Amino acid sequence: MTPILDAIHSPADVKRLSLAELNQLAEEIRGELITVLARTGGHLGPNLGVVELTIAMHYVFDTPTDHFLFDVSHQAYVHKLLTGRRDRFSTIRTPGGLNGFMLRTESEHDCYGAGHAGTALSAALGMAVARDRLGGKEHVVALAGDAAFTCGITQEALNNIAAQTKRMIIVLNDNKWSIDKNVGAIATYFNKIVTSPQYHRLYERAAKLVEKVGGKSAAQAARKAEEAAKSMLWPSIIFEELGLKYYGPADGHDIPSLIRTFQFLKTLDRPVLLHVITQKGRGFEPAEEKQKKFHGLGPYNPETGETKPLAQRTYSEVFADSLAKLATNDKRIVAITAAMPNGTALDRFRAVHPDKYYDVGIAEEHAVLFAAGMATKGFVPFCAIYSTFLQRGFDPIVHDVCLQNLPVVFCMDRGSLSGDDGPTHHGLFDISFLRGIPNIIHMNPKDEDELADMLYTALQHNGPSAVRYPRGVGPGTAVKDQPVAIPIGQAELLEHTGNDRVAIFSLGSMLPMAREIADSLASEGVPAAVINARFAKPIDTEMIGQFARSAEILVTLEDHVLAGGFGSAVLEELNRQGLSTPVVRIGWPDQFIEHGKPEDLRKKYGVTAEAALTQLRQQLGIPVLG
Ligand SMILES: Cc1ncc(C[n+]2csc(CCOP(=O)(O)OP(=O)(O)O)c2C)c(N)n1
Repeated sequence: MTPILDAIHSPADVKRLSLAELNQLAEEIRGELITVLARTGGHLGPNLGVVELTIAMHYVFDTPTDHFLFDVSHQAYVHKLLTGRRDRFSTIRTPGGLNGFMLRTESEHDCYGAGHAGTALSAALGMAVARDRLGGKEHVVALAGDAAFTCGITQEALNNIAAQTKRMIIVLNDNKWSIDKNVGAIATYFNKIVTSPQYHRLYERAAKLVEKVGGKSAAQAARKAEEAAKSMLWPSIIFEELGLKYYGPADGHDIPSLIRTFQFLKTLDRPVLLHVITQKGRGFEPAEEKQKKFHGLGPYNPETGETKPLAQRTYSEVFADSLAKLATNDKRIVAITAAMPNGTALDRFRAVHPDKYYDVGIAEEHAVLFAAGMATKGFVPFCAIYSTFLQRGFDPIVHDVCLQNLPVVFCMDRGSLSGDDGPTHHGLFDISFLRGIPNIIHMNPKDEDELADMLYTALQHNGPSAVRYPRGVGPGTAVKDQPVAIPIGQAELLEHTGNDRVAIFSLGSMLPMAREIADSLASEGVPAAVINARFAKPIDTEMIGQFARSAEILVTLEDHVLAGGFGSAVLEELNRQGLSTPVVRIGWPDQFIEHGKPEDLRKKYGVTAEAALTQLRQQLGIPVLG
């Protein structure tokens, strides 16, 4: 039963509620989050932590006139529930349903989309400065988690804010957690403030000043708010030095106190930062106990929080275990993560080699440079960064790693569709952005065992390399005891007849699709070779040339955008060799792909065996069956 939530159709409905009703709304929202996400999966912990905070923000400010930016925006579900999307909330992260992040196209209340960390403060500053130039009065509020303050961009924004605007509100949502425990000096600093006995004395005094909301004139309320907020003032050297007025730390679960504080902050004519303490996973015992697991997860039991264990190791786990094994006998190996020990499975590596493991915070650009520095001293750093997040590291990959030909290995997890997360998280661009850089090699394993071989290959290679593997489980191939090094740039010929009319070059996990195409063609009397291309750079120019001369058509399969991808590399090579053999290229089109089930999206965008066969039949002059 959610009578109060049922009556919320826009933020205006929130403003009509009494304090008791606001508190009840918080409880109803918690229930809704726990029940819906049990089915759809999603970012449960972060959202349970910001229920009161989001309610208070919507009580005081007026979106869409005022602007809320949520960093990463994985914690914007409550905002979605309060801004007219309650009736569709059960569709969140499901095909055709609400996106799991803010989307400008989804609602006028989503003024800024995100999915990557560290963008909120810079974008909010841009909006505030644009408002100032246009003479607007609206408020710009950026909410960012404590881990977002480990991002370089957040710190670049902090350096710039006071010089650019007099009106902007930053809410630092401090729950001590990134996905794993937040790390680094900033996390220690926040913790120091929060655990200080002085803070506790101040907070108790402030709490006494808080009264019931409602029934007072606006002026009275504002005065009370000012008193309450000022009594919570705690001088914070870092933020004050950066020209921001610092308030807090405040209890992020105390709705009346938050309302009064925001009412006061609204009146200020200088940029402010409100430090709010929240509990990730609040109100759902399993999530309060296991913050890491409940940061973001698939479906779970809404009573117990239990999830179904996977029957086999994921690619991430095979990567981490294989690397741990290699590191046992090789002193040069170190592993680096940018705040993703869980997602990349490097927590398994950490358990075996805690002394060879580095979590640098949500700082991919720094991670790459840090790796480059270590590589100059004889180490071989394995940087495990999702394909989508490595986009952040592009310049140091070019300028520091590749230009100096340093042996850094980029282990690009989620090199494929992210599925439910959607366009901010799909890893579909890394071949394009890496292929043009001299010195780097780009490998794509067909299965778990080949992933282990590629890690070993990278270790032997005296220069930069990248290995790309998809989300989730692979075909379940056993990993042999001793990995072998693969000759750089050599493809693997898997099936051929000697008189193949078609040659299918498959990259990485597309191999089952290649076999399906070859089987269909064989049943239609067309012999086809199947090649595991393995390298997107350097490609196997010899094998490509050979088949381009002997076969009628080449096919390239890649779980990547077509523009600048593996198929493009094959076309360039044919051109270089003066060959004009037609190439059917299967991959993702030149557009952003929405969230959804990978199989559905493949069908929709023609990344299927069927789509390849349709083109092949046309070109080979085979009548379409059925
Ligand atoms: C550039 C980038 N790197 C990594 C991630 C993965 N990621 C998503 S949320 C998150 C932790 C965010 O922690 P915090 O900002 O404190 O917010 P909380 O979840 O604790 O509310 C990380 C590392 C990301 N979204 N973007």
